[in-house]
Parts: sequence; C-alpha cells; structure tokens
Amino acid sequence: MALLEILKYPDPFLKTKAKPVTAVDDKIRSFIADMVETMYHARGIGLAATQVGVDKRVVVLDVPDYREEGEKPAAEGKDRGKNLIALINPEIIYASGSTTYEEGCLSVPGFTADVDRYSDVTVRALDRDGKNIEIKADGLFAIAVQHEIDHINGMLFIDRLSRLKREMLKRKIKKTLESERAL
Ligand code: QAP
Ligand code: CO
Repeated sequence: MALLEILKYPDPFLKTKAKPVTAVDDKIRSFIADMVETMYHARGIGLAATQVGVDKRVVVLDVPDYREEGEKPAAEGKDRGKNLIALINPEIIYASGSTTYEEGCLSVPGFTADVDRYSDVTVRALDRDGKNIEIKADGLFAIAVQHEIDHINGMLFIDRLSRLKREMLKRKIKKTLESERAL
C-alpha cells in the first residue's frame, strides 16, 4: 500500500482522456488499493486515476448515505468503507432528471461551485474481480459517479460551469495560487 500524489489544477495531465483497462489483474487491484488509501488520507469521497497521474479508466468512491447540511463530504469513522466501490471502465448507459449540487474536488482544493448534473444514472463497469456490474445511482452517489467519470474523460467540475462562472472561478483560483506562491 502506498499514498499517491494528487495532481492539482491547473496540472495539464488532468485533461487526459484515460485509456480502458484491458486486464483486471493483481497489478490493477494493488493500484486500486493505493487509490482507496489516498482518497481516505485526503478525506475525499471519490478519486479517479487521472488525478494521481495514471492514464487508466479507474475510479474509486465511498459516498456516505447521510450528511449534515454544509458538512464536508468525507466518509468518516464508522461510515468509512461502508459504500466503498471501485469501478473499472465505467460507462453511463442511462441518465435522467437533473440536480444541482455544490461540488468540490481533491484536485481543486478549497474551491466549490454549483454544478448541474443528471439526478439518476445507471452505470456499467467491471468490478475488482473483472466481473460485469450494473449500478443504479441517485442522490449524492449519482453526482459523485458523474464527477469521477468526468475525470477519466479529462474534465473537471469547473468545465461544467457556464462560461462566465468558469472564467470567474479560474481567475479566483489563479489569484489564490499566485498569492500562495508569493509567501
Ligand atoms: C467528488 O470530491 C464529488 O476542497 C469527490 O478542501 C464532489 O472528495 C462527489 C475535498 C462533490 C460528489 C459531490 C475537497 C476535500 C473532497 C476539498 C471530493 C477539500 C477537502 C472532495
Ligand atoms: Co474531483
């Protein structure tokens, strides 16, 4: 097990469209274990391979069932591991409805924005054993799955905002990064 380095916006690797996994073997399972460890260490609820500099279609998620209003979306304490899932080569095969949620991202730490997405999705993927699975998702889990699949397609939540909001947020991030560098 090992902690991996999480790439931060504007790292150009985050724009990579990741390649499908061709064999679900021990090497992939070991990488998934490292991703899970890294996600928990960073107190996230989802992490995609692209975020740790790996060009593979793999995501891990552990989305808690219940959160207090305004609480950070971390899977903590007894909830940790309860909803843990790894998805290999995930694909959205059905989507409906719409929802808006204030999203954050481990690759854009400290910033959030309201993002519009489907409220309900069905995802087809391979699990850690290479078995075909199909998952119906709603609520925060549906949002998280779409957010992570965006990552392996080279997209950040910032890219889902209207042009004006996107430019405003990018400017804010740039200014913050510049002031941090000046320290
Ligand atoms: C993706 O995001 C997500 O800025 C996972 O300071 C986002 O785990 C799924 C995090 C929204 C569903 C809804 C972000 C932790 C974690 C931060 C995360 C931070 C600390 C983000
Ligand atoms: Co993210």
